[in-house]
Amino acid sequence: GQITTPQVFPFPSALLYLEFLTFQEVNDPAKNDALEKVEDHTMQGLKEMGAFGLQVPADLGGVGLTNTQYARLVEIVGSHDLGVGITLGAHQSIGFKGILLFGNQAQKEKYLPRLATGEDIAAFCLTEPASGSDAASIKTIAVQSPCGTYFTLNGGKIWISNGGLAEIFTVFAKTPMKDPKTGEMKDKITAFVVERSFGGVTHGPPEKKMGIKASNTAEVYFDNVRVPAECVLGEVGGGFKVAMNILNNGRFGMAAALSGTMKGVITKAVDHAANRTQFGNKIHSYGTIQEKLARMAMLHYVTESMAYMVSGNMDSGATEFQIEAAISKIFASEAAWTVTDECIQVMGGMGFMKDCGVERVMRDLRIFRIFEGTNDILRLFVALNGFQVNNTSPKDKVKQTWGMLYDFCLSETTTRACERYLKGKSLQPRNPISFTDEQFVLKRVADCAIDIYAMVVVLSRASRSLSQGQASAQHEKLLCETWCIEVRTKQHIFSADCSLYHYMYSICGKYCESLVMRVVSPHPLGF
Ligand code: MYA
Repeated sequence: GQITTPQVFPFPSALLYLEFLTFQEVNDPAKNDALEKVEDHTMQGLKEMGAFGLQVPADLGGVGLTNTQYARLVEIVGSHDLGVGITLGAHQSIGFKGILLFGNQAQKEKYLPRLATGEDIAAFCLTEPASGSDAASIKTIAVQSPCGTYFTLNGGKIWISNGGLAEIFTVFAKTPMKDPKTGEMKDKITAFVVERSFGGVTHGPPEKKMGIKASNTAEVYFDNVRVPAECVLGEVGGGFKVAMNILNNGRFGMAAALSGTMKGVITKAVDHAANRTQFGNKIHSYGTIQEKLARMAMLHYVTESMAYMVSGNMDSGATEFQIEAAISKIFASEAAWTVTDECIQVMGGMGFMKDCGVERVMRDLRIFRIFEGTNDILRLFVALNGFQVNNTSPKDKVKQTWGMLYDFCLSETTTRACERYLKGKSLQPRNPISFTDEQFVLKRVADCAIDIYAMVVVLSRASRSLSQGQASAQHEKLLCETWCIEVRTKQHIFSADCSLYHYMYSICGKYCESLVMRVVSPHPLGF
């Protein structure tokens, strides 16, 4: 609820214009989707242009891009083909990000050059059959040899993007170790770099999926894999934090990719609305279409602003960006879904036809609300993380926030929303709360935080355009104002605090219990 204004004003301006020619000239997303793989010549073209090592330092064979530059390229990928985006993203956004962030010099020198050129593909292995959102509950185990020189790795991972293509895996496993405080043996998670060439690493067939079909997803099994001790990433027992930081670090990439996706489908919807005549007029002159297109543009503007605000903050050295990164992933994946659904609605029957290409985008998009942390879990994370740093009393925070926001001439709506968010924080029932407690309240507190961040990023961006006198400034001001009005109508904290909503929530709980017990209402026809 407290905005660190230098982090968000002025809006970062290091946007550079780059084009990924391969996408227009070489890649065919519909064909990739039908073949359920990225065509070989596209993969080759991407490797040659350095697309597999965008953030690897130049001296290790990569392109050495900043997060903002990376976001710009990822945006272009997202506007063309999300299946290709996941192949590239699973490789560098999470697959080898651990080596970049936590690897020692020897690990970086050994692995990054071949990963940067795409000679070796990487994958991130966390999820298991019984461990999805609850990442700490993994069962894959790595036992250190008595001599300490290697670990024996056993277990299985599921839904691994690039699992069938990868040579290098970042694997998370439990390692039994002595608790230095109690002397008792305890399982703690450790991160490892595992090479397929170690032996004992196999994978299942490519999964049949609803979307992002061009990307490879497979089970990966580790059977008595002998992993040298030099392959530990970070510290033995420190793997959970490694996993969380890799995920935190990659999430803004989704917002960037999905900004591109939204831009593409909005263009299709606008083209259609500008050319389609019904009842004697172009359909863009009708209110229902205008409202849809305006809302689509607003959602796109917010997502784009979030992606580049987070990447800009990361580039300027921020280390505590996990809440913003999670918000950007939640917002982008939901906004892109709405925008694409509305694009199909604007296009009517034409939008539903395969040839128009939007149904593929819709299928591709569905997973973005699920993977890299489901939006439900990330909402709880946003709320709980907000509580954790709450060391000022809510009353003082409201005072500070009001004063600060007025100083920076933010809208009254944003200030009120911050106030409501802080009030939400004071609803915190007890300390500490876990992911399984009070989810009804936490979800609404998170929604409030998401709205605040969304308002702040667009206020920052529109303010920059106005102060620079850009041609688009008035248009951006309108988008920003409409967005803030829209947010004002939401009642997240009211519903978190209101007894009627709590009553409704308790009914949901009871109803769900009946469903689980298979108690159902009889059919209206009496059977
Ligand atoms: S990969 C699989 C993704 N899986 C997940 O995201 C798992 C989600 N679950 C979790 O994140 C955790 O289990 C949660 C914590 C958060 C639920 N940053 O007791 P705790 C610290 C820093 O709360 P738990 C995929 O989908 C915390 O402060 N620290 O933990 C591939 C505490 O520290 P301390 C964090 O209740 C998709 C400790 O950890 C964080 O067990 C393919 C324990 O915390 C955090 N976030 O559960 C994508 N969280 O002990 C492809 C917790 O010191 C990429 N902690 O107090 C596509 C890219 C786009 C395209 C690109 C094109 C080029």
